[in-house]
Amino acid sequence: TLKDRLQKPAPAERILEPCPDTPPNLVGPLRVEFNNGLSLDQVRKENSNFLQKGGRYKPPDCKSQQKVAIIIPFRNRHEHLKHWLHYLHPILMRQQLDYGVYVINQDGEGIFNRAKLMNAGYVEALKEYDYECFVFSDIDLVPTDDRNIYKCFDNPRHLAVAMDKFNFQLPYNNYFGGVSSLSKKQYLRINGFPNTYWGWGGEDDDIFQRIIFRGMSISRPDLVIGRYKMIKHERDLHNEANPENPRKLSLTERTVDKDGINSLSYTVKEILKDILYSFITVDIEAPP
Ligand code: UDH
Repeated sequence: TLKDRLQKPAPAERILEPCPDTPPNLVGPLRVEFNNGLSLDQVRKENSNFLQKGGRYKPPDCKSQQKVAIIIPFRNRHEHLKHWLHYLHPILMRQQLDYGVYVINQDGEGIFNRAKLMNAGYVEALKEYDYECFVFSDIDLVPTDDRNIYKCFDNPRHLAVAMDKFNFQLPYNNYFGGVSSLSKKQYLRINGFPNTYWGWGGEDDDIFQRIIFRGMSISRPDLVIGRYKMIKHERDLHNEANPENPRKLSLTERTVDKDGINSLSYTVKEILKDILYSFITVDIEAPP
């Protein structure tokens, strides 16, 4: 009856309480290993009841504090993607985030460009949802403590502070590689990331400098909560260390205004929606 309908709002209209500052179901340190023989289909089965197409999630019982897009620069690392999804989805759910996973796949065999792919991911994610926070993550890094929350803070955050490959220490004080988070506002304040770091190296240091030059500082978890395991791999094809890259770092202060989200140019070749992730193939005009 009409009276009934007025008294019981449909579930979609139900007003949820905000999620608590500390998610209640976190477990702390986690066991993480990569020789578990899992298939991608098993990972789909584990998670699909909780996810929406494209690797989207919202906690059912409270309103997330932040809408977070996870952006992963990618080419030819499907084995790593499987492990990443297996570990990260349950962690991100326990963290009560309203999130989506965007795998940004570089089209073709040209030279790889991690930072430019992350810029394209920022733009593509925003076409889909009103994200306010962006977590940029390498595909081969899995946190081993779920208290390392994949959200944004008052300053840009460096999350991958204690990787096994660096003996669970920061390799150097200004290190900003691996996994980081920036709010939309923080990201725009630095004009996004540089598009001009082709090949391996330097782009993470450029991003660090952009943050400092724009008057912000770096937020980090401690070395216990910020631990990571990296999936071991050989150097990829078409991502050789580029000796030009370190040299460009002395120019960041001058280039930040013209090289970034305001000069980004790429084309989308294909968008695939898996239950576990959105897979967006982009042509970023890579040199051969
Ligand atoms: N990436 C790809 N495909 C590539 C290159 C890079 O997906 O072909 C992505 C991926 O998300 C990766 C990230 O870019 O995690 C960073 O690239 P990287 O793994 O090459 O950088 P890292 O510093 O390794 O982790 C450097 C080479 C290590 C060689 C070790 C030999 N034992």
